[in-house]
Amino acid sequence: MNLPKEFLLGGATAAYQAEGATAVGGKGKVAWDDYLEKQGRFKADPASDFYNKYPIDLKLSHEFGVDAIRISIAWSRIFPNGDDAEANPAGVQFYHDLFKEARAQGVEPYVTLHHFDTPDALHSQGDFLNQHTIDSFVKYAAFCFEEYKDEVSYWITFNEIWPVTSGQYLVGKFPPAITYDFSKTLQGQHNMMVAHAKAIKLFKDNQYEGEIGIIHSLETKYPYEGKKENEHAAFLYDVLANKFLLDATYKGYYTEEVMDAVNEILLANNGEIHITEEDLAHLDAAKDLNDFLGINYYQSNFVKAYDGDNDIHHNGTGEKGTSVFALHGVGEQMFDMDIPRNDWDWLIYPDGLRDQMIRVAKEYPNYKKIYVTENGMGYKDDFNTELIDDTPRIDYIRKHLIACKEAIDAGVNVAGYFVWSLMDVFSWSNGYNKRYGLFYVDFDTQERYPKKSAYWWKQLNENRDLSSNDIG
Ligand code: BGP
Repeated sequence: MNLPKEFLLGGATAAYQAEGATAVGGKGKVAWDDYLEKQGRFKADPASDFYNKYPIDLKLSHEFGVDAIRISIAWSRIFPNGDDAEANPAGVQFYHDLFKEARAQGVEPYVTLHHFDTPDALHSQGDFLNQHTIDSFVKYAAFCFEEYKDEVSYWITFNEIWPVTSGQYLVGKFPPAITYDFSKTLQGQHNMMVAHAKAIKLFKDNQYEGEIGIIHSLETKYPYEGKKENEHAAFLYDVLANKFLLDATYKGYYTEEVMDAVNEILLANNGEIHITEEDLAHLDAAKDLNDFLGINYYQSNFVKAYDGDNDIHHNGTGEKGTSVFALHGVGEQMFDMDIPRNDWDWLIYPDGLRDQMIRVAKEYPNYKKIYVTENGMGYKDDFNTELIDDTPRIDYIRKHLIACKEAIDAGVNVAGYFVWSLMDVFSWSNGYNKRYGLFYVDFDTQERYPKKSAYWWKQLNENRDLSSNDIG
């Protein structure tokens, strides 16, 4: 099986996970700074020192057939307090330099405005639960569209709204570490979608050249053991994590079916949500303006009906078999199927990616194009200076690319794939032993080493052949 020639092959990064330099060049604080320090397990400095090493990473991208790079702008480098009257010149310049270097290396930048890193000054006031953050985000977006209009052709408003709000308010693995608050989780999702809608409308109203979209993390939800009694649980969980956001993105309102499910979940958990007519008008005005949808996909879930107490254990150590994820009145994730999983209990299920893309195309026919904006394998790589053999990662990437090809063959417009991650980066709740990169980063020396997957990727970009994990 071969990938189409024009299918884009890119690598993904995110500011806070790659840059380091968290207090350099006038950068404002993000909530993660204090949160991680308090936790004391690991910190995001120097991460992969991308702040200084980006010319090397872009050169490697060029040499190894990575034609595009996802980069996020750290909002607090531009506006240290999120809503400052003046932008911070050092932060603004840093991204000019970075985008110019990407262009010089022939690597197309796909730029995300928000990747989990709201400035602390706004985050501490309720993040997107506070309307002021929505307004500040739109101002920050407007600034970036104008400032970088000659350097950036592909924009993404948000990276993964569901993981943000569930991480913050349900699982509690992201600051402010609140657990089992369904009201905040759903309200946060809705409010971020309003912010997305306003930003995308502004981009189109000002007739900027280029394309703009949003990234959702879409894990496919299947009923456990294919059983009828678990179908409703899978549906509820799908609404909570996927369909609520997809409706907001492409329908501009929430269908009755989705609101019934949301209300069922909220009723079971004593929660509430406020959606105004004005909000819906913003969603409606933006529903046909998305040039593309980014799908981040790592795993699918098999869901069983669950009425017990909310119970989540996040496996952030890579100790296989320790994950628990059970939501009262929604469902419980099951792990005892005959499906391989990585050390963090993420099920390796490429069919779920294909099914998800086909589902989006079917249920949201006004979608224009899909990129897989993240996919990759968390793995504890063994370092050596000869060749780091990460064949399980190659196998993972190859099988998910086959899923892309199957979706294309089924008629879905899938335009490209970004591997997470370009080089090894810091992982929010797992630190540094969960590596994803095509390039190994020795975090002590900041040296980069191409892994076997990097050589395989280069070969793939040349011959487009998905038939084997071997390098020739
Ligand atoms: C996505 C995020 C990325 C990245 C990735 C891997 O949710 O967009 O920033 O972290 O997941 O997740 P993790 O680092 O938890 O393994």
